[in-house]
Amino acid sequence: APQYPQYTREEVGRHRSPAERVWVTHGTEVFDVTDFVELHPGGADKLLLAAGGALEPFWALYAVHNQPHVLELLREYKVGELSPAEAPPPPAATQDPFAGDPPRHPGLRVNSQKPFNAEPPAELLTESFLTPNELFFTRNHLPVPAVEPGSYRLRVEGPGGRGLSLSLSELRSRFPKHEVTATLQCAGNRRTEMSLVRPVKGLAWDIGAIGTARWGGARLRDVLLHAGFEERREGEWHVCFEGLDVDAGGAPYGASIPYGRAVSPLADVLLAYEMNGQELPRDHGFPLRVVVPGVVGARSVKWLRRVAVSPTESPSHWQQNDYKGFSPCVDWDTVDYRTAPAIQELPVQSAITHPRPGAAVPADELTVKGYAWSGGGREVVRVDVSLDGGRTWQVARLTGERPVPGRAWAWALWELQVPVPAGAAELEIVCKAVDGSYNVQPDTVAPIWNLRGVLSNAWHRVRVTVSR
Ligand code: HEM
Ligand code: MTE
Ligand code: MO
Repeated sequence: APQYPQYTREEVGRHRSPAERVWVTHGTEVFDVTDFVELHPGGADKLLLAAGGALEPFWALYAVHNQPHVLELLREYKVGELSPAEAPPPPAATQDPFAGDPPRHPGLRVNSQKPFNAEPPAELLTESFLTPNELFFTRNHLPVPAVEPGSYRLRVEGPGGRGLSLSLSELRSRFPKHEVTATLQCAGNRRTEMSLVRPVKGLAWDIGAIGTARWGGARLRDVLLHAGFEERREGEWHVCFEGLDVDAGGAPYGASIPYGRAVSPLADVLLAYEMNGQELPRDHGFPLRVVVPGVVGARSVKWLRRVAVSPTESPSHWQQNDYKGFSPCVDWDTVDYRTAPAIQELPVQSAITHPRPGAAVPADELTVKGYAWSGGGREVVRVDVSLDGGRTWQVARLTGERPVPGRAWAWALWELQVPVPAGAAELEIVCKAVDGSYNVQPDTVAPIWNLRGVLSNAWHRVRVTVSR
């Protein structure tokens, strides 16, 4: 057998682009796949997501690679072995409150490491209707709590009900398992576009703070009725949620939703213990989270410890003093959080996932792809696409399952194949969606700008060049 040179993971990590050569590892072997990048049947952009590191975390998500001919093909590009003296990772500092956070997928684009906030690259976001758990965006405000499932209890309380303490096995056995395919979107999705108009405060999310999963669990309605709460209540009532993640002062992450949504059989609010057929991952709320379909992600409280019926909204900072929208005229000197309602149902949204900004597209024909979604169960009825900045439009083809109108909790993916206008050197690709109430997206960002950078849903614009 030939003798191969040995490399450390760090040395492999220096080869991340065609200019510095593209290296990857598989097992203990090192490959220089620079010459294969343009030949990759899944596209050069996707292969490059693994450049400089291990293929396994990516191949685990795309089973087409589980075939002998793929490994055979890879073998041609072998250039070395990982050195057996590869230093083990340093032990985590014990003082670090984030030391117990779970391992994450290397393909995620990290916006903040502690607390962990990350989104999938746009190239992978619409590869499948259901977002793989490993690539689903994560929005944590605090360290991920370590929960021992055997001793876990959910408390349910409030006036008019009998207090309950439920174990996981009781939640699984006493209530029918209900499954819902629902999209979660963070209020800050597409915030970077808002920051271009004027700086805002918040994490710099691109277009990936959104994802779709099949959630499985007990209906919140069933648990509330079991606890003795009635189907209808006079006056104003809310259902408040608390997480097991607490801040330095001992206050938990919390949020609330109106009582009517919580008990409605049509609103499909879940206490979920499954995500895409798997146990809920730690980053997404293990062992139990709320999923409120059609509503801003912030209300879908993870690591749920308490459900309380209350005449007032959650006292949590995240219900009272965050996740609210304001006029563009309001700044940090004048903002009064009491004057705006907490965001619940989100407005209509869409974005282009392919091609990416700055890409060079072929001169003959172009495929444009993306997602579209609206809050409150309003189905996406149409997506319009323009190649000339919004002067002329074509209608994209919606793919995926047809939703039940009024209960369309999941996004629509869409696609359009178009000839590239002759002679064009540059294109400004635009998309906009229309929902079942004929709500449309605003054409520009400035009139919806707000200091917190939430509810960013203007027409999505992507500029590309045409290769000649
Ligand atoms: C498809 C090889 C890296 C995503 C394929 C196929 C091959 C291949 C041979 C076609 C399989 C078939 O249908 O027979 C490779 C090699 C890689 C690599 C050698 C690294 C050196 C990646 C990475 C990703 C990826 C890192 C994702 C981030 C895909 C996808 C397809 C595919 C989505 C399916 C394309 C389609 O169905 O149209 N790859 N791959 N690949 N690959 Fe890769
Ligand atoms: N629940 C708890 N306990 N702690 C949190 O930090 N973040 C919220 C919500 N639930 C959060 C939480 C926000 S702002 C969003 S957008 C969603 O969880 C994100 O869910 P995900 O991380 O599973 O994508
Ligand atoms: Mo969020």
